[in-house]
Amino acid sequence: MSVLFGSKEYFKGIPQIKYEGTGSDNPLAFRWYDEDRVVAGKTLKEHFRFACAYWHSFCNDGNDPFGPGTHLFSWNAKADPVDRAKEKMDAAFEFITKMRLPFYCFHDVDLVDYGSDIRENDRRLQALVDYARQQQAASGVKLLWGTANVFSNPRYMNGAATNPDFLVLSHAAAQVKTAIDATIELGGDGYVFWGGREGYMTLLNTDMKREKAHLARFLHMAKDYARRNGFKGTFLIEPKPMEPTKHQYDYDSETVIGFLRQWDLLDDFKINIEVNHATLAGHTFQHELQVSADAGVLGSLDANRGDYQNGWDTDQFPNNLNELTEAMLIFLEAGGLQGGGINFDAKIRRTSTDPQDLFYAHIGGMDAFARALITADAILSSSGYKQLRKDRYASFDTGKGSAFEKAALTLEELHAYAIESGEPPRVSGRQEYLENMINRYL
Ligand code: XUL
Ligand code: CO
Repeated sequence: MSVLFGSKEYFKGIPQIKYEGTGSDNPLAFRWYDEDRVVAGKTLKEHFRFACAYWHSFCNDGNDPFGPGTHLFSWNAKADPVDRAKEKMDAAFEFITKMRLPFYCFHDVDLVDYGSDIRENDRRLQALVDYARQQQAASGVKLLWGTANVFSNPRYMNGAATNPDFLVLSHAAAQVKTAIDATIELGGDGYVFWGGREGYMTLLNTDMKREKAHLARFLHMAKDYARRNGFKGTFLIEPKPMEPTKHQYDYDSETVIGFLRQWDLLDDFKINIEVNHATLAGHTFQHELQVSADAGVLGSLDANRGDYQNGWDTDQFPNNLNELTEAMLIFLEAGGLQGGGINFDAKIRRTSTDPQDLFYAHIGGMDAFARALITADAILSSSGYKQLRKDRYASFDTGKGSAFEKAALTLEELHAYAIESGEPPRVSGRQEYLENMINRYL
């Protein structure tokens, strides 16, 4: 991977980040993420396909509901939106390349500011797509997925594809079409739909049945358009239960799978699981991974974490090794992701104002995933973990249990079997033993 910058260097004095191993005390080095290390038959780079989220790293200036931004972006100086966006892209590719991230992800409006004229917006995005194509070719960095932001503009306050006003839905469709074009042109592996405002604030004014049908029709139209225009990648739905809506239709993986099945979209769509969205839905990250893996739709991941003391989407960088190791057990057993990668949908804190902070954040996240995957692989290959879980179900492997699984028993036969066999023995689930095993291998 070569390092390409525009005329300016934005992250001055920060070299390309290298793997130095656990003996290193250099905070600007990887201690676990050795991209060429082979674990379970693939390099770490191939397993993870890490991506940088354009919006958090280059657009979000640290503002919160109580005050304006604290991050000073030296790439935001130019008055013309396209010129300004090109400088931002220079900074982005400098960062992504220095960080050794093989992929990036964007919303249309992350690349360049949009106004209210659709034709002008399309022209602006095309200018940035042309520029991104050159940056990608020179750096070797690829597009993991693209998407359209159809939730920030005030016109989407009542939803985009589920808006009660058909004209608003059409505006969303216009944006999605251009974002799909951009994704195809830049060779994106995926196209994401996160339905930020596809839900309701109150059922008093909402025809939920009609809105969900509109969402399905919209997704079919977008999919058919993309396929007609040569998109071979994966469409991804990113579940989230709420925020900004009170209730979001794509609540969690199980709900999305039901929706995709109902509307005949399972052949083209998979799931993009975000950690903090899982916890907002009252689930663990592991739960969401397992549900998607079991249904064959484990597409891609948005890596981050929430905060145990509050209930919103804080999008912090991942650092919880126990949680990640449990997640990597599921990830490895599922054979990894289907076409996706691991996108850091995470932001540095409002108070993290040094240029290095963005590097520390990504280094920490990549190292945490690497350490978790290495640990999970050791557990899978040299502990009794898999056998222990298998043994719990041994009573279904033979005899009457096996006949039950094969649908060869009636309810009367189970009644007779229970009487003849007597009270079942107590069998420990050994939860504490298993939890200790993770710590033993870490
Ligand atoms: C919002 C969120 C989005 C999606 C893409 O919570 O996660 O950034 O990942 O629209
Ligand atoms: Co996300």
